[in-house]
Amino acid sequence: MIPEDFKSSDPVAWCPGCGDFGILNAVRKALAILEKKPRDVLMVSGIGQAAKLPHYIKANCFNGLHGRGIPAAVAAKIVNPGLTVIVNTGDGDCYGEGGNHFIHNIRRNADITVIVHNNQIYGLTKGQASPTTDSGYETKIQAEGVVLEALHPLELAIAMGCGFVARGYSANSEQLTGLIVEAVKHRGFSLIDVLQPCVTYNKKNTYAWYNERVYDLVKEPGFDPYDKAAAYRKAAEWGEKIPLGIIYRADTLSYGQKRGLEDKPALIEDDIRNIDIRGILKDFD
Ligand SMILES: Cc1ncc(C[n+]2csc(CCOP(=O)(O)OP(=O)(O)O)c2C)c(N)n1
Ligand code: SF4
Repeated sequence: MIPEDFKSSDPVAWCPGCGDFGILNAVRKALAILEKKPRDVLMVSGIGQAAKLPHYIKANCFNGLHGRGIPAAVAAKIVNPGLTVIVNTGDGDCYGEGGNHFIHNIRRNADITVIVHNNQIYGLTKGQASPTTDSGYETKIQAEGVVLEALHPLELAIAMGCGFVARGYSANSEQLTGLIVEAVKHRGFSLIDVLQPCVTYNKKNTYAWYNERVYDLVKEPGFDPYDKAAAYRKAAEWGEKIPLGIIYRADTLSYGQKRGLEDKPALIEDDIRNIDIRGILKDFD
């Protein structure tokens, strides 16, 4: 397989220079490296600029309601465990509108990968603050600057015991591709928060701003992602230095393993033609 095997015919509707292009290329490259076939893959999303990504991948696609990509992905994975299920979501879609699903599905730990395009802004609706917008940043709506403290998704995920927590950067394609490959291989809920410049509405967290700050955790002597306290300290680092890479790993049992689903035939194999639903329908008489 090559990345082009995962190219759909939909025209891409992002602004020139948007960080989403880097994520799209990395997803295609990772799927090729993983030797997946389009029929093996389900790309899931909600609403937003990030949520358009599945349209541009040749694979199965489910595009649902705002903030509801994760529960749809979990359901699909449980019913059809042979699928590789990847959610593409924005910082608003995932941590704001879908925040409750994010938290409780880390607990559920179904074997899905969640890639958050974190541009620290609502892109599709033209630049309002999202949960990850830096405090003090001025937008047309938050004209006096954002008053709330920003949400820290990686700290939250580690605190919730998510077994794979990483940060990528859309401009570092090679590293991001590797992170996606590792996240898909992880059995359980895997999270990659990706720094994704929005060149149109976020004038603070630009390529230049990130370039000055990011560094690769692999080059950090002695850092062990299995050390929860060390991982938590790295996840909290934001400002002059921003770490990239796998921040936290833990051996956890996935939802399928905990429920013994892996030893049973997949629900998708059930022949629903033999199910008599007349009794159920009677309840609605
Ligand atoms: C229930 C609901 N509330 C609000 C909206 C309006 N809306 C559409 S996209 C969006 C924010 C998207 O921001 P984000 O998830 O960060 O993605 P981006 O567009 O920046 O990639 C909002 C508020 C909606 N479509 N549905
Ligand atoms: S508005 Fe921002 S996030 Fe949306 S396509 Fe343009 S640059 Fe990308």
